[in-house]
Order: sequence, then structure tokens, then C-alpha cells
Amino acid sequence: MARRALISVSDKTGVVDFARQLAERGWEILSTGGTFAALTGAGIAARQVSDVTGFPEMLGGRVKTLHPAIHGGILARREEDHLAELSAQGLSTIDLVCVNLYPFRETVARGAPFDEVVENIDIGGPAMIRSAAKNHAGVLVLVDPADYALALQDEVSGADRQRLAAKAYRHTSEYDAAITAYLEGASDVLPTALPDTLSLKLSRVAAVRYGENPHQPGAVYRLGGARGPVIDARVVAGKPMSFNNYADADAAWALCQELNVQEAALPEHAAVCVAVKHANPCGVALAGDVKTAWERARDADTLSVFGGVVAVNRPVDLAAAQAMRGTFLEVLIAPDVTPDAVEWFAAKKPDLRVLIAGPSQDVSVLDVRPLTGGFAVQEKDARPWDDLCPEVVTTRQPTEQEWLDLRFAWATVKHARSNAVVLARGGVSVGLGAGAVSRIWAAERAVENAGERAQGAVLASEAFFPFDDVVRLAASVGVNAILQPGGAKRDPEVVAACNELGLSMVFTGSRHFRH
Ligand code: 93A
Repeated sequence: MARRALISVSDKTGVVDFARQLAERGWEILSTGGTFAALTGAGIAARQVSDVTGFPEMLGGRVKTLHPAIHGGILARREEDHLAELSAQGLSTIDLVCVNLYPFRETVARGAPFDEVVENIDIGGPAMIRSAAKNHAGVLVLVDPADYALALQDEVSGADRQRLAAKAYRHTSEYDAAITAYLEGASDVLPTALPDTLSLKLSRVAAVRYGENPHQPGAVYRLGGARGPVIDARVVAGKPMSFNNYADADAAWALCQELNVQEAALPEHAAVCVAVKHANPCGVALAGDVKTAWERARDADTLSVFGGVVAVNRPVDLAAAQAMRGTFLEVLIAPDVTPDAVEWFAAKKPDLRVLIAGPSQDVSVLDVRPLTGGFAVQEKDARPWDDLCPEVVTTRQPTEQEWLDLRFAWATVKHARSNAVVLARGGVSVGLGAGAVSRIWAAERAVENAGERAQGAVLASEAFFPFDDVVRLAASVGVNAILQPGGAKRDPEVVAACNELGLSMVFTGSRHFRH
């Protein structure tokens, strides 16, 4: 029997082409009203969902796909009992769900009245996405035109199916977060455009002895009803938090979480340790356990970690705690710390602030930079590795290990101040140059920091290369592969230098300035 795809999209970008290719490969296509019109208008054979459910679209479109013929077809496990149950009801499986949602944020952004905004809360779309993502072993779920090509392959691997499912849940959870924020009256829900006025409600959550320096008064505030890993952390040992501790712990946790999400699939990358100094990462490492991750992060730059702030993604046990003996640290933040480790810290490192991270809840999507007399406001730079389409632009291809290191280096460099260059090898940041006013200086710092460890390392730069100087420096110390956004005027020269020197270069097409 033909495989069946359900296509129901508000944003119809690329969908006609995609559906045509599915049809050519023998898929049967089901679709909702507007999508059906677009597909059949382009000469593609499709069936209306209402044809399958036996119900017309109702209530002005509020009920189109909310029917057992649809959700049964998506949710049935591809096993005998479920399939028999389906066929007893005269139903068939749906093997691909391609949905994007009513443009809720865009409707808010153009200042539409309340009723119209509410009408743009999609119910059936998220339900199908969530059903398909739950049953991703048997169903491909597509929420982004960028993934259409993947779905056209003959075989889609289990790992890719799971990645698509995770992306789907991210999509619906961000959608729900935008609805929640809108209904709560927050004005910061708009990813496509920012509003004319922003009303921020700040309430003080902590007093600190002083600000960045002793002559500056300071305090910590909560934004609206949001909760955060650091402002809501439980301090289980050590001195009270300072202003700089808050800032650095937040920076360390952010990178640690990004790596936690990105690297979770590999057991040897299960533990992440990030050491931060003055808001910049100074040692970042992956390992199979927290103790080893800490040791690697510390050894990445034994000088800078002194007085640093450390975040880890797994509970800290006594062995990991004891491995921190001998290094002066300001803050340690972790999802949990075992009681014997807390006791050990309290006895042996009484100044170290030991934090159990709080939840990230209802957090703003906005990033605010103070200006004299106001603020510059932007959406947060939240683009994950999985949203990139990295392109190898050299003759040499990165090895499998180099790809792992490039991905790791990219997350790390994203969390460093521009200009930033990171050298990484074997899941460790062996050299970091951050906050430099020229790119070559950042690269020189990273190379110097790495020393002999640059041999066989990869290099990531958060923005493009204006010249080929970084490539030549990298090659001279034995770097094998470079990752950067690309897009500079002299890209051809930069790529030619890589080819001449036998390096791989990958363009991400996306930069991560962090000034
Ligand atoms: O109003 S809904 O929440 N009720 C539904 O049952 C339903 N099913 C699909 N919206 C629903 N959809 C959404 O319709 C999809 O998420 C998609 O955004 C849109 C596509 O409609 P059309 O094909 O008519 O343009």
C-alpha cells in the first residue's frame, strides 16, 4: 500500500515542490483546505482530509484534522495489534506529517486585535506534530522546509527521526510559550519584529554587597514571573553570591546547557564542564563523567581557571568535588550535588559558592544591552547547531572526529565575546582567544594558549575571515579543519589558502557576534 503523507501548512514555502517529489515517489498525499488548493492548483494529486475523516472542516476551520482517522493513523505503533485495531475501524497509517502552524507571532507582531490573535492559535497543527513526534519511530515529522530534502531520502535513520522529533517539540513548545506570554500581557513574544513599547516588570530577588566594583551599588532583579537557573539556584555551601558571580555563573550555565542538549547522544560526551572567567569561557570539556570533564576543562587553561566559575551538567559527587581541590574557584553550579560532596566543599572549600541550578521558566526571548538613556533590544541568539546547514568548501573533508570537534568548538565560540577564536581537540577547548579587537589577535591568543595541543585540532571563528591570515596561522601550528560563517569578500582567497595548505574549511552560513 502506498505510504501516506499528511501536509497541512500555513507557510507554504517549498511545499509544492516537496509534495510533487513525494507524489513522484508514490506517496499518497492528504491535505487540509488551503494546502489542498495550493497542491491541486499546481497539478499535484492530493486528497482532502475531510474525505478521510468523513467530516467537513468545521467551525470556520477550528476543527479540521482533530479526528481518530487522522490521529489513529499517526499514533498507531507499526505493530500487529495496533495495525489490526486500525484496520478494524477501516483506517490506515499516516507515515509523514508535514505541518507548520498558524502565524500566531506574526499576527501579534502586526498589531492585530485580540480576537484575531486568538483565532490564530493553532490547535490541530500542534496536535498532529506532537502525535507524529511521539511516534517518530514510524512517522516522519517535518516542521521546517529545510528538512524536506531529508524526508525524500529512501531511508531516514533513527537518529535523524529522533532529531526531527526533538525539533518538532521545540517548535510546539516555543509556539506555546509565545501564546502564554501574550495572554499574560508580556510584550516580548515577537520573534519577527519588536514592538513600539516594551513594559518590563522587574522585582528585586537578591541584594549583593556591591556591583562590578566595590564603589558601585548593585542588586539582582527578576524579569516578570520568570525563573532562572542562577537567580533561582539553591546556594548549598559557600559565601553569598556577588554581582560578578551572578553574571559569570549565568554565562557558564548557558554554554553548559547548550552543550548538554547538543551532545547528549554520545555517552563519551555525557558530562560537560564549562569554566568561565569574566563572562568568557576559559576551559570547556566533554567526557564520560563529571570528574574527568572537570579535569579536562581545568587543564585546558590552568592559569585562567584560577578564580573561575564552573558549570557542569550532571550531579557533582564526592570524587568530582575532591578533584577540585587545589584550584581556587568562585562558584560551582550543577543540577545537583551529593550530600557528601556538599559536606566536603563546606569543610575544605568554605568560600566556594556551591549552587544547585534552578529551573529556566517563562524566560524572555529578548536580549537587552544598556545604552545611555535606553536599551538596544534584540532576540536572543538561540540558533542551535541542528538548525545550520554546514557546507564543506574545500577539497579536504573533515574527519568524523573533526566534525565532532567543530560542532563543539562552534557552541563554545558562540558563548565567547567577539572577536573570538576557539581551538578544540577531542572534546576539549585547547585554546581560546576572546574579546579581541582584531580576529588575528584572537587567533594568535588561541594558538598560543593551545601550544603543542594545536596539532590536529580544529578552529572555530564566530564571524567570517576578512583575510587568509588566520588560515595560514592555523596551518602553521597543525590545525586540520576550520569552521566559520563564510560570506566575506575574500572568501575565495581564504578557501584557496585552505586548499593550498591541505585544511578543511566548513561554512556555517550563520555568525555569532557577541559584543
Ligand atoms: O484551527 S485548527 O487548530 N484546527 C485543526 O483541526 C487544524 N488542522 C490543521 N488548525 C488546524 N490546522 C492548521 O491549518 C495547520 O497547522 C496549518 O497551519 C493550517 C493549514 O491550513 P490550510 O491547509 O487550510 O491552509
